[in-house]
Amino acid sequence: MERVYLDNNATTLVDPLVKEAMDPFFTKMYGNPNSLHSFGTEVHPYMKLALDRLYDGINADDEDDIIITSCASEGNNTVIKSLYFDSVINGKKPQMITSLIEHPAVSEVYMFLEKLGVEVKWLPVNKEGIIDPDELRKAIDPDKTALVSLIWANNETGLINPVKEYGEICRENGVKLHLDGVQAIGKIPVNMQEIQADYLTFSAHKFHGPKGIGGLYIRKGVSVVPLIHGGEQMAGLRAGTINTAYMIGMGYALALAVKNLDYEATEVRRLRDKLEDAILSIDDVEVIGSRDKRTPNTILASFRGIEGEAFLWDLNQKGIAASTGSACSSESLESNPTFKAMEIGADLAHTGMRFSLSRYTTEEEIDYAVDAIKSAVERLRGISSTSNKEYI
Ligand code: C6P
Repeated sequence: MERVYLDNNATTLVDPLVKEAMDPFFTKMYGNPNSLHSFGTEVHPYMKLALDRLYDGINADDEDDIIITSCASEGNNTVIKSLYFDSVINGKKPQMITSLIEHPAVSEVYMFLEKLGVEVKWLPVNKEGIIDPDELRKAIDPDKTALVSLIWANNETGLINPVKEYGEICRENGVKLHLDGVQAIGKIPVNMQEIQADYLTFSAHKFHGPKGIGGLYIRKGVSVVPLIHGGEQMAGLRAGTINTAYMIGMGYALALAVKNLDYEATEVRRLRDKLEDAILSIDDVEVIGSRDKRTPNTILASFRGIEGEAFLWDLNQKGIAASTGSACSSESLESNPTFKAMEIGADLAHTGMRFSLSRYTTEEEIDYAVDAIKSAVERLRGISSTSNKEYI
């Protein structure tokens, strides 16, 4: 076996059907959709189909809005900074709430706003790695809180947060809720008519669509101040010529992902559990979060006594792609934010290793990965004991 890709929370391969569907929009129907001639207008029905598929994929109401963005980071920045701009315009001093286990596309935005004087409350996680709704209830000040931003499914652990309850709490208090849905969409059902969130962000490359395209759902009656001002695209809410090929690809990718949700819940989960059982059979290994509370494709395992970079290197030598956490902060290989928030590893030398599968992962690949992981652990622990390094 040459290579096994187990880093699907970082990005996924583009479904060949999606690639095929995008092709004509690069070289044949390449007009600017805002142009009035036929090169521009002939693309409209395909864009409408893509948008319809996005609405269906998250069960949005026809009167809700979906803005096409370049990625989920843009969507998250748009929502959070929008509420900040709003408060500046209205002369208010906002308070905002987020959690300690957000992706940098949310946490870094809030850290930046703190420098601008915004009061940010950082919710902890409980022992199970979940953001407890009671913590949210306690943190909200209906007179001051402008926005709550929380992650739906955690990118590191796969743990699914109780977003329905967050929605109810925010609604009761008249506070806006923004969910980062990046790791939920395409892995578990997402139904925006059941969840009382005002904003939801997503990125196509997490569900077998192309990189560089995402979406921002905005509930009817709620608005945003644009992050990017300019032309009148997206009803003036996000300027810039739309990447038609990628938008069409994203719509199709979401439709296919939704079609495959049962497969995710059964077959992807079966393979994930097989890998997890094998990992847990190794001494001094722990997996974060109970299986039923996680997205079906994700494992975050803590390997005691193994150095993360060496582990990744060893796996990579064997052709296995995994990660120690978010791809975008992997260069620093800093201790994993989830581990920090859960206070794991304070007394032990732990490495968090994330393995994330997709509907393209095969049984053969899992069997190969199991052998490679076991031999890497054996080798690395051997090295640390011969060099007399205590790992406790
Ligand atoms: N997380 C990971 O390895 P972009 O890059 O903008 O398309 O998506 C950002 C993003 C936002 N929220 C969550 C929950 C995410 O998981 C990500 C992307 C990848 O965990 C790549 S850094």
